[in-house]
Amino acid sequence: MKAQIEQIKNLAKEDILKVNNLQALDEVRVKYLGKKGELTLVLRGMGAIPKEERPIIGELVNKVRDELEELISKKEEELHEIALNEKLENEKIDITLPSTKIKRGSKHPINRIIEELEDLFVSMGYDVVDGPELETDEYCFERLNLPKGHPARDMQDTFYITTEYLLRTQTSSVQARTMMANEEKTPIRVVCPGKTYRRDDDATHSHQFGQIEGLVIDEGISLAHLKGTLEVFVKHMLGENSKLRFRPSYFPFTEPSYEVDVSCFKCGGKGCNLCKQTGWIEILGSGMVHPNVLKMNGYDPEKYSGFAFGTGLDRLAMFKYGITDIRLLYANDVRFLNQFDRKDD
Ligand code: 2U9
Repeated sequence: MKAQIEQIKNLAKEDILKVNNLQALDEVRVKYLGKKGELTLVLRGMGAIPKEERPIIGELVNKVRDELEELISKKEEELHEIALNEKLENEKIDITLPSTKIKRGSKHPINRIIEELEDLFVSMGYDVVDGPELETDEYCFERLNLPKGHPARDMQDTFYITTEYLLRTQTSSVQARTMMANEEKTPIRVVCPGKTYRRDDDATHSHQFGQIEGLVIDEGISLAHLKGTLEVFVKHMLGENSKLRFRPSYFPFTEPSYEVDVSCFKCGGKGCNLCKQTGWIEILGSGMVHPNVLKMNGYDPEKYSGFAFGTGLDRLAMFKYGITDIRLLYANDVRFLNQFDRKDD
């Protein structure tokens, strides 16, 4: 029996040394030490040996079992170490490699203009208000002193969806909504940037374009407030040395109305191709809010007065960034757009 136990021990040691993975090691453990293992079966044969030898054999079997279990757990540690080193080798990252450049989007020039203007007017106490692009005739025209049949409604200029619904031609509808929503009829100071739509399409007009309009209504608002505000606007956007020129004009929703020109920022007013040799560039429309518009939207023209202005964001962006074709703003060409990368953000 002792020789048998010795042989089992030697065979088991050979098997343990040979395994190269945890699965095979477990099979060796079961083969020799499991319930039906070769060493365990020796104990089953104890009945066949003389009584006085049984304690000796039992002790020998336990000693061999402990030895094999010790060998198996050492081998297990070795295999775990090897597996870990392989994992570390396979998964290691060379942190000295240059990182892959993550392409980021860039802020669209029109959005840059909007943010710059929003910051400016919010700093002057204005609110920024948005409104629906699919508008009603009521808010886009009627409440702006443009009754049905008024020539300025000019059907071929407007995208009508139905006789009542259209794509807004200007963000003025948002100001009219703001006036109507203000039930206490308290003072208003808002700017309304957003997309507007007109049936135009050439190098300087796009069927979709960006606009920002402003509206101030309070007691005692005068032309001086309008001129002062627009001076801040133009100098902030096109340079502190800019000069403004107010030319009498006509809009149905303002009276008096003025087109505002800025001294040409390219030639300083001497005359060039940009300002068509005039030294001036038209930049804004403005005026004092027409009394009819105040009245139609719930404000008493005897008590309140106001001014309003509007400009195309595309033109501002083209002037500011030297863009020659308005269609570049809507072509979504990444080669154009990523020139406005967030370097300065
Ligand atoms: C209300 C009352 C008055 C908004 C105004 C202009 C002058 C103007 C154009 C400039 C270029 C639109 O993008 S553009 O084609 N706008 O010239 N807009 S005054 O006047 C308002 C608006 C709302 C209730």
